[in-house]
Amino acid sequence: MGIITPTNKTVTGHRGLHLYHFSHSNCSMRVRMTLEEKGLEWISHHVNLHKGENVTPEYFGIHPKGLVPVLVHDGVTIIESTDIIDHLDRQFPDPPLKPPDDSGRADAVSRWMRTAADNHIHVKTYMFAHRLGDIMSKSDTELADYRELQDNEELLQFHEENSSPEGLSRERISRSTRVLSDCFADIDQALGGQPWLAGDAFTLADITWIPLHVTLEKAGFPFHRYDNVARWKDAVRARASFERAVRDWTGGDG
Ligand SMILES: N[C@@H](CCC(=O)N[C@@H](CS)C(=O)NCC(=O)O)C(=O)O
Repeated sequence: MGIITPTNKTVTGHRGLHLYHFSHSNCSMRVRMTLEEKGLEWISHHVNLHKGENVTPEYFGIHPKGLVPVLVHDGVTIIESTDIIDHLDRQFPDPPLKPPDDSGRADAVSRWMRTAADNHIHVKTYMFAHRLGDIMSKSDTELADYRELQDNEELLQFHEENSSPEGLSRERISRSTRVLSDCFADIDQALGGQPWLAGDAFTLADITWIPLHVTLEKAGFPFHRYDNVARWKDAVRARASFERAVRDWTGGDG
């Protein structure tokens, strides 16, 4: 899962763990946190999305949609942050960040990871509507370059809409806000009876969701009504992995 064959063959020569990532990207934070939880050495390839460093033929040769993160592990290229962290947990099982497959609790972790992946577009919409819209807006020339490289209709349409004089539509923004409110209501409920998202142990489920909280909070998402989420957030933020994977990279400006 998530393994691709890149057309940019320079990456196939990478040995060890190489991460193509952006300091402030929530999907990148997930991977950095997993690497830090496991105490793994990794090589950073920083791709500044705010400067459009992902919109080049070279980078599209590494990620066919021009997104971060990408992990290259001993020449094998993996995309999709939830697949990447799953891969890391299987390859480097100490400490485990997912219960064993036959425990029944693994399903809960996978479910939370899938929900986060499925709702990424809503996080992106909220972020662009409240914080990133102008920074990520593309000029006509930049849009023309992007069209040359991007085959994915959904991403193309998203960036075209964001770069239009009207920006993202009100309907899109309200829908995404509603979906995210429902997601965090579910999370708050799950955290009512247990310290971590999938039970008594800190897992990939927490690692998948905390970056979404970090970035949405910076964009002013109304989290005040979720008391259990507030407690959980403080507990995750107290971990050394959060310090190194999120705060050190964002200067506290998640
Ligand atoms: N489903 C992908 C989503 C990746 C994604 O959308 N990454 C964002 C940053 S969090 C990105 O690269 N955005 C750049 C763009 O939209 O051009 C994953 O989980 O890795």
